[in-house]
Amino acid sequence: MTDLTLVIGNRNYSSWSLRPWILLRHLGLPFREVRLPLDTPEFHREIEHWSPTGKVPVLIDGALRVWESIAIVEYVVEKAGRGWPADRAARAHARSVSAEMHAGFGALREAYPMNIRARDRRVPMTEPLAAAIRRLDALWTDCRNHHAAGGPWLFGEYSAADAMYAPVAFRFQTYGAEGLGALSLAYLRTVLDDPLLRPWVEAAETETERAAGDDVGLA
Ligand SMILES: N[C@@H](CCC(=O)N[C@@H](CS)C(=O)NCC(=O)O)C(=O)O
Repeated sequence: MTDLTLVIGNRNYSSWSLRPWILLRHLGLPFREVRLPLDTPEFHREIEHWSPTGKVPVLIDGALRVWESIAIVEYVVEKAGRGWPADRAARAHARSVSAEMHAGFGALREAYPMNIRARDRRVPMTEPLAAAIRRLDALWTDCRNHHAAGGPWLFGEYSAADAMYAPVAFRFQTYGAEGLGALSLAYLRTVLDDPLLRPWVEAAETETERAAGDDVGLA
């Protein structure tokens, strides 16, 4: 039995839901899932019982509710007693890049909505999108340059930072990975091949809901 419940949106589209979900899997913390398909009457009817913001993800732990993906990430790392790099400087760096994803990369998130099932989509390259991809490439390359010896993840071993960037891998899978250098491309492969992500991807592939606003870049 577990006290933890993670309320998520559609697996195909809800990138914010994916972040704490994959971290919980990597930390080995058991949890129950409640899935509320976005933009449906069911979502709007149910979400107010779970979330004070009307958004997913939300984590329920007994009487406690934790919302905002970055706060959930911090909470589950505390609960598991691991999930950030052990070294203080690396930990500060991992927190910085995680906060940067939570607060930033708007141009990338807007132009490349997560759509796990979709392949070979193309959207126009704009300067804000190109700048976001350059920043992402520099960030991933820097992490991998410094932590290659410790393992294949951003900070060597899997950390919360990898969870925060997991949805970006699906965005590049869908819209193309133009602009990424060799280290970033290798990291992208690591994320996409993560066996703990498979159940999420398989479930996303069987979902039938379509969010027209997120279904962009059709040929
Ligand atoms: N800043 C929030 C973003 C959460 C968010 O925007 N979630 C979307 C789904 S990915 C949502 O719940 N949308 C429903 C709505 O706005 O009605 C977080 O980090 O958790």
